[in-house]
Amino acid sequence: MKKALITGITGQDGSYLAEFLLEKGYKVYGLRRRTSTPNFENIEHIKDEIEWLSGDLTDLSSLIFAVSISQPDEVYNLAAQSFVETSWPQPLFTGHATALGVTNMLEAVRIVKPDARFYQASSSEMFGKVVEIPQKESTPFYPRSPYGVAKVYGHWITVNYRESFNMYACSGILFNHESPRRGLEFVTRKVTNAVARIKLGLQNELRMGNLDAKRDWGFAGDYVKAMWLMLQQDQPDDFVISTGETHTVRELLEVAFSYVGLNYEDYVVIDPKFFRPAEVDLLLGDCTKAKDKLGWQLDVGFEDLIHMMVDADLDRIGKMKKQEVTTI
Ligand code: NAP
Ligand code: G4F
Repeated sequence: MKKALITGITGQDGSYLAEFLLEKGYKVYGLRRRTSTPNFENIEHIKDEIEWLSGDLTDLSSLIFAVSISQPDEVYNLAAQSFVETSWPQPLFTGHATALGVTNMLEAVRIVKPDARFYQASSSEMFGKVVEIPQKESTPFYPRSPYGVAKVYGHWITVNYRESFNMYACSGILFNHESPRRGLEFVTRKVTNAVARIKLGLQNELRMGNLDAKRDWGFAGDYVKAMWLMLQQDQPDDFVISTGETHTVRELLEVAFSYVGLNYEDYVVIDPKFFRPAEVDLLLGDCTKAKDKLGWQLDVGFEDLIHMMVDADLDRIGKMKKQEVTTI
């Protein structure tokens, strides 16, 4: 039985990856930091199948302990301060967790289990103010946020450990990927959650930032398969994972609102609070290398993804509303 250690397992990607690896027969170890209230929402259904380890990316000794206990064949480093907007008010924490945290994890692997295969969650946010369209593995980076800068560090330190210590270390440069488990502050989930609340009469306005920004949005369930594929090759390498389509935030609004028979223009209010100090205007990925070398392909397209998220939010909020009515 193969063993995998996942950091960031309570997040969106961690929960899909854990499901995927359990289905493949892996023993899954999950690194989880202490929180004042439980945050198992994404992982509740498989919580008892996971071996839990306590740790934080900023605490090297906890990572050494986690690798010693789990003796993993594969390490998926998904933990990060992952919300771009928060990286301006919290640049130092973002740097500690999202940049130096990668070195901590690589050090723990190098010291304790150097033959473990390592996956680093790199990001299309590294392309930032893009110098080429579409973006591929060779496109130069131009990050536009403290988060993007931290991810560039995490990317290059992964490449460096591969080249310095001959470790099997890969960096997946993933474009935006979403799901019903996406955090509520990210734009897709913010929109689908609001659409469901508006439809159910719980909200009548949605405050948004830059509607002209363009993103290459895919489904998280498809993207975790690419992470696993990267660790099954003869040689470690870096890969872009994307859909090859880009859409504006405005198109996202149109698709989500029209799905429930509403016009977004009747509800959306532009609020300068949600504009960023420096914006990433356009992301569009070219994942030809992943298709050719990994045989990776996606199953869920943009509209189906947004519809899936609206349905899930309608279902969840509808049940909560019903429960409230029943208990009153
Ligand atoms: P997410 O839902 O925000 O999950 C982040 C995870 O990291 C959570 O489990 C969080 O734990 C954990 N974490 C944060 N700081 C930590 C720390 N200091 N020590 C230990 N754990 C910590 O993010 P996601 O969307 O699943 O993304 C997974 C990874 O892929 C992240 O590294 C992200 O930056 C990267 N990425 C994401 C996308 C995307 O579109 N989703 C695209 C490219 C790259 P808590 O539950 O305790 O907060
Ligand atoms: O959903 P977002 O917050 O995601 P963003 O900044 O693209 O970052 C996500 O994808 C990255 C990969 O490229 C990951 F590395 C990162 O961890 C994260 O998962 O914002 C998307 C776009 C931005 O241009 C933003 O300005 O939506 C625009 N936007 C417009 N109004 C908004 C809003 N974003 C948010 N969160 N909230 C708004 O009201």
